[in-house]
Amino acid sequence: MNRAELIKQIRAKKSFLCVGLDPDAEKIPKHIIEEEEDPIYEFNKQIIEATAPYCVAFKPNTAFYEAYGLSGIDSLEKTIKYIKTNHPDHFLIADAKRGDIGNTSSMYAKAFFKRLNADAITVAPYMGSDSVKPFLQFENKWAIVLGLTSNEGSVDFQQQKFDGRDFYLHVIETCAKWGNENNMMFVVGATKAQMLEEIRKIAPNHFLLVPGVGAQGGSLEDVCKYGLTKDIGLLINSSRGIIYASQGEDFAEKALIEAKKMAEQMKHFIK
Ligand code: NUP
Repeated sequence: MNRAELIKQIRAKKSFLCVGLDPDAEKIPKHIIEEEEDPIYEFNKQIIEATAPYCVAFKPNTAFYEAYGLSGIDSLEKTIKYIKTNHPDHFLIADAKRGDIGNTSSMYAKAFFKRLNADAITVAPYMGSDSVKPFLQFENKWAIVLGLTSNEGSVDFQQQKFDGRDFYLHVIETCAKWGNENNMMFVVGATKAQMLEEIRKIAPNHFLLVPGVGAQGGSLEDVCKYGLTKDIGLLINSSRGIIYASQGEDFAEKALIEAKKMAEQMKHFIK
């Protein structure tokens, strides 16, 4: 999916919500675990059907599939195929945080863009340009580079001063030169909303993937206040806040309500 198509979807739905598909066997409703041959896939399908009208993107985090070995990888492949077949207008982000020497990054890119057919993959930029550039070689595919993450540990490196400025600003500024607004986005945590003001000075038009609302406590209003652009420029993710809104038989219904609530809030920010 390219930038123009993504913006078109956001405007049509009046939502820039990304639903995080982070299935955890400890939290998936018991009846699904007991009755289904592939509980992760079944859980995801019901969440996808319930929330698809209110979101423009889905983001499976690969850790939640890799944890279950081959069967988990199979559930991930089936989930992505299901979205691509039944909801082709939704943007599909593989949250895998990859990045390695160039030769290896090329294989990661192949795995996620060719084999899994994801639209985007999250990329850890610590290893530098040759680790990121292989993800930028595919038409209509995206590298979503970690800029300023939502976790506490972001103070350890990202928020340290380097040449008088926070290090994450250097990272975003430098990475932005390797790609463009059509093949690169940045991850910025919702818990760091005010820092979006500085980030927008160096990346005024890039889309930002913003996790950290809901379970991590980030504010949707603040993210919009500091991060919105004329093309929206934001994909706001919530995983646990939506998919585990209920752990009972009504989980899909409750997920729908939470996704709808977020979409309603977003509507006010779309001109
Ligand atoms: O900075 C980041 N923070 C973050 O939470 C970068 C991420 N990719 N994530 C991911 O977003 C996290 O691994 C999880 O998959 C999702 C947030 O989930 P939740 O807090 O909404 O449940």
